Amino acid sequence: MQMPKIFDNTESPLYNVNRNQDNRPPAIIDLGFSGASDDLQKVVNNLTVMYSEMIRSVNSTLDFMGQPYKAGFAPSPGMGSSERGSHVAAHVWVGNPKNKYREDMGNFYSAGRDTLFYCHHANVDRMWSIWKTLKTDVPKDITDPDFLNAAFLFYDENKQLVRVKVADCLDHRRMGYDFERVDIPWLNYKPPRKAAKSKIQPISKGAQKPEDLFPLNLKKITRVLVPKSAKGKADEVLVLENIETDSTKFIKFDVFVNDEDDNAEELDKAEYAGTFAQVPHKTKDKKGKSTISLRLTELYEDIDVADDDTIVVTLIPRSNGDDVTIGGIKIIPSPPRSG
Ligand SMILES: [Cu+2]
Repeated sequence: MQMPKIFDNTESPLYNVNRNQDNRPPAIIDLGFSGASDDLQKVVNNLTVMYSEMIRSVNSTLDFMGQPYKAGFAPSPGMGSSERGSHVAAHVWVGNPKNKYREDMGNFYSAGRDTLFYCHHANVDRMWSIWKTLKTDVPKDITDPDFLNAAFLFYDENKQLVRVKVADCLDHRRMGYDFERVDIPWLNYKPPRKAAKSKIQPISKGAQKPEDLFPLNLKKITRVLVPKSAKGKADEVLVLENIETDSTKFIKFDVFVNDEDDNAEELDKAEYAGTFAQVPHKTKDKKGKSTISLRLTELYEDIDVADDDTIVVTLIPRSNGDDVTIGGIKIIPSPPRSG
């Protein structure tokens, strides 16, 4: 879980001085931006983040891939879990905090100046290829012709413009390459189960109803009493609606359910429901707006949720909470898992 050493050889063209010097090898990456100082804690946090964004919090194809963006739509309709978690974390972790825009990797406009960017994004592709092989109940293919026929122009190795459709890229092996098979330590990494039944009664103190809080500016840790669609262990998703952010800032917040303590350094627990994070853009249009869904079904099993008709959702801002406003919060039955 370190930057590969090949990128840290100062004699090599792969080296880039515009990186966070504190995060050179052997520093362990902190995918959850948990701020954990203990390396072992960082490792288990990382495994939890990966398991959550690949499996546990994903109810539908679009939860993973992101919302559709079609002609006439407002820009940035919403990131999927494959984009807004570990992908963002690696960008911001590598970028140099001493530079105004955390260049190179820490900002959208400059990320491509770092050789690590290409390796990082090849790895994001690899995560997609692994996700497609997972034996979960979520369909893995998008059949919408708007998606399959969307086309992009690239220069090929002979400097000729070529048009490539999304449908041409769904199987990377057709493009002549494959990924090395390596162990996937997060694949079966479930957070430790709770020993006692999780009831809201002792933890609802200080939690408020959504109608008294939303729209919510996420300045501080906030606990919300959210009504469930059905009591107890139901197949449900948590929806955070109309999340408005300042797109020029690094934003991150985490979501927990029925959590008794707010120990920000620990993500490896059954109550962790998911993450929202974004890479800053240097852009004139400063407003980003999106909605995310987090599946709760497995979480309910892991915390052994009681037969309550309400849960307590804790929202923990990690970076620039002042620049986040969440329009609404609700729990609904898991929508059909169609592609
Ligand atoms: Cu990226």
